[in-house]
This record gives sequence, C-alpha cells and structure tokens, in this order.
Amino acid sequence: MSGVEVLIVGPGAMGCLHAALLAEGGVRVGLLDHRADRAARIAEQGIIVERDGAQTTVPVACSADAADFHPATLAIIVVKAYDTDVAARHALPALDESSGVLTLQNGLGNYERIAQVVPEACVLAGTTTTGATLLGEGHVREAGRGVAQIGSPSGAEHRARDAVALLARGGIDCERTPAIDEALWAKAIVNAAINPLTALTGLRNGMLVEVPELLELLGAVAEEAADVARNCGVFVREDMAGPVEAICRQTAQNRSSMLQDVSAGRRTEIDFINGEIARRAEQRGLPAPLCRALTALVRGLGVGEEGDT
Ligand code: KPL
Repeated sequence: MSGVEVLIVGPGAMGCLHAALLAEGGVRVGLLDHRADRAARIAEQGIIVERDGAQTTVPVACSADAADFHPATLAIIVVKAYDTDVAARHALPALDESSGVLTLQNGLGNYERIAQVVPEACVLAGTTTTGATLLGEGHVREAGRGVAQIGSPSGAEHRARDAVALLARGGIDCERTPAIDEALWAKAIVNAAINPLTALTGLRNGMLVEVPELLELLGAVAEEAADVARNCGVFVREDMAGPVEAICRQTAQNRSSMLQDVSAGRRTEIDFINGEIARRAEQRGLPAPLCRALTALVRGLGVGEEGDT
C-alpha cells in the first residue's frame, strides 16, 4: 500500500465505524491495529456495519505495521485514553512532517500526550457525538450519527481546516472550532456525568433522566465538573445540567462507552474523565467530591471478583 489519506488508529467501535464511513465516502483509508492476528482477520473480512437493521461489509486495509500506510495525510487516534501514548508512537512510521494527528477520544489530556510524541503544531483535537457499539472484531453497530468539532490547540488553523475538509469529503459531518478547549471540556463534562452513572447502574443513557434521584445526581456532577472547568479558565455555559440531560434523551438507547467497558470486563476511562477533573480541581484547591467518589466507585467495579469466596 502506498499511503493513505486517513489512518484510523485503533479498531474499537469508533475506529471501525469511522474507517468504514470514510471508505464508503471514497477516502483512501487504513486501519492500524496493535495486534497483527486481528489486523489480518479484519483485512480479510472487511468492516461489518449494522445500521437501521441492515448490514454492510466495507473493505478496509488493516495492518499492525504503520509503515504500510506511509505517508498518511491525517492520523485519527481513537484508542482508549489510557493507550494514547502507545498508539501515537505506534503510528509514527506512517507519518511524515506534513501529517496531522487528530485525537477524537474521550477524556482530558489526550492532545497533550500526543504532543509528547509528535510536534505540537501537527496535533489536532476533536470531539464527536457519533455513537457506536462494537459487536465483535471489525463488527460495529452505528448508534446515531453526530457532528465532530475539530480544532488546533496550538493555533495551526490551516491544519484544522484541511482535516475538516478531508473528513467532510468522506461524509463525516464536522466543523472547525477555534475554541477547542471549550469543546473538549464540554464533552468531558457530559462524559463525567453520564458515563459513570450508567456504568454503575447498568442503565442505558435515557434511563438516567427517568429516575429522579439519578437525574439530580447527573445535574450535580455536571455542575461540579463545570465549576472546575471555569476555575481552569475555560468558558462553560451556565446550567450544564440542561445539555447533559438533553444528550441523555438524544442518546436514550445508547449503552455508554463506560458501561460497554464494564460489561466487557475492560478497563474504563474513569481516570481520564472524572479522575482527571478531580485531579485538576485538587491542584486548584477546589473540592470535587462527586468526581472523586465516582472515580473510586468505578475503579472498584470488578475488583475482588477473582478469587473471592
Ligand atoms: O460519549 C459518550 C460515551 O458513551 O462515551 C456519550 C455522549 C455518553 C454517549 O453514550
């Protein structure tokens, strides 16, 4: 293979869905997996997408060797937040000095970690409200098409513009934002409220607003996280409980990514969402008792199951 326009790094739910969407949109796309055996199987079978009750198979080049995709115009990191550094280093052989690297992950601190691996001016950050569920290897269910917001934390606006144009050409609804920190924090606040409450209760997003006590807690976590953001100098609208509640309703049928992780026995991203918000609060001498408690509770899920009598 001689270069791709978009390299998707990570074959999870978001990775498979974005690779399939872009390939369907006519973009030359590659999918990078850290496991060679799985990469070979996905390359052979293609990505299976379930949407609106129908199934499509989309052929996508998949490999564990990033050099197979050199040069990539844009690499999109969609691994779990705890794998960001390793994934960025894994992608290096696909990159040259003009490549952009975009994080579309949950959590805070991802672009800072990527900027330790590639020059900061190359790093773009984004959020997306597209939902996806991984059903098996290279097999994904689309759970609602959303909009991606993309920006350059270092102010390299031309790179953000080029990335938006490339993704839009591939059929991904996206827009450039000059206020990427605000967008990242807004998404982190949404995730801080919805993800642990769904992970702890086993409920789908929509059910959180049906139980009055959970609705109250949802709003309280959102407001606590919003206060931390403001204290960090980031503009956040008043009353974040409103948009969080609206997102629960819009994504009512979703099982949040954290609930999916807990159900599958995988590590969660709690340390990069509520844990990170609590850490930033602590650095500023602010209390963030709800984020701290939720971090402890989610970390505790599953601990002690093995070997218990
Ligand atoms: O981003 C999400 C996630 O599950 O991680 C939300 C917005 C909560 C949708 O499920």
